[in-house]
Amino acid sequence: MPNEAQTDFETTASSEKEAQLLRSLYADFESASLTPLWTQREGLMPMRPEPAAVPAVWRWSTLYPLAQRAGELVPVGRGGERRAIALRNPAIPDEPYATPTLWAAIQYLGPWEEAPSHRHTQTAFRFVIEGEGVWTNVEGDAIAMCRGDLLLTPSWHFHEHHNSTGQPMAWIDGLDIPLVKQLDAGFFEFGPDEMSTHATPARSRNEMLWGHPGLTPIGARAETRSTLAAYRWIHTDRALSEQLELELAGHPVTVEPGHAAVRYTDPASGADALRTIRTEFHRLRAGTVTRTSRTVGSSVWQVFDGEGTVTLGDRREVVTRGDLFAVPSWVPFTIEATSSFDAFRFSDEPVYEALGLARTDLQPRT
Ligand code: 1HN
Repeated sequence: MPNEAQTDFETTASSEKEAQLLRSLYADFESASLTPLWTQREGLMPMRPEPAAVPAVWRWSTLYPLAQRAGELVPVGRGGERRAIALRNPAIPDEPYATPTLWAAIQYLGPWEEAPSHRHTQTAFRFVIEGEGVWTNVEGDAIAMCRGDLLLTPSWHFHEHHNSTGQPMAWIDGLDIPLVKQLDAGFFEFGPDEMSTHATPARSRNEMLWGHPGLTPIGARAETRSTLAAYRWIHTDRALSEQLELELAGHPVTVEPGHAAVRYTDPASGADALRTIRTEFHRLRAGTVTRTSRTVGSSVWQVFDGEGTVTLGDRREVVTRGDLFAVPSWVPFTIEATSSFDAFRFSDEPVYEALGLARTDLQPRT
């Protein structure tokens, strides 16, 4: 579709002859598959990010019953691989993406069900909002999934899930599917049809090796990243409550007054637990209002406990346990904690940092 710059020439051309020459120049650009920058600059180089995504909210009270119905009607198995239902940003047409870089889904596994083994270059994690009884086997290491736990599936690791109880279980999956698609870096491979193990250990091998604060196993010292794949709620919860306790005792250790936060990191490198996805947990004291911030890149939050009001650009929403929301790039964002407020957050920031594109703007308190 010709834009103004392209059609303007007919009026700006100094003669009919020049107008004709310009018309034929643009026609020749078109047939040679060429586009002159001066007709496209604003779309290609906006003054600031113009994300395709809009702020979006998904309610747990909507998600869970739908996942439950899918559990009754839709089998899980080879081919489809997972009973995962993606959170689709209403402004991204035809793609099941929460943001332009992040995939988020609710996954549901019924009593005794299994989700078969495969691997892909997309990076994944699971975060558990409620329930238990599923073990995710990552490269044959069986990892229990319980409320508040973060479980990692790094790129190109074989993984499968098995529900070893008579109760259904649902959780949240986060992946970098849209990013990897845009980068044309996706590979996928099916694993064996049989589960690698039906073991249900309380502690996985990766935790036995790496799950000890400040203690690096010397036998594994040559590795640049650990194999730690389970971050347990008991540790997250204690870290946050002790930050707030220290703050009360006069130590300025929180992100801002009344706002404690932790980032899940790899114990060997200190870097983000996953290479392309940042994972964090935030706890706000009742009554805390965060400073308004905007960040390049997008994030998805899930309320773990409590209630708050989030402001996402012009949109204000009350969110409560299990609700998810997407924060697009450079949208001003604030949380007001109505009660004590716990939330899990994931974002694409490691990618922006690696590329020198990270930028955050924190507005002063008014
Ligand atoms: C996948 O492998 C999982 O392993 C979840 O649980 C969601 C979405 C698209 C492609 C692969 C999983 C997925 C996925």
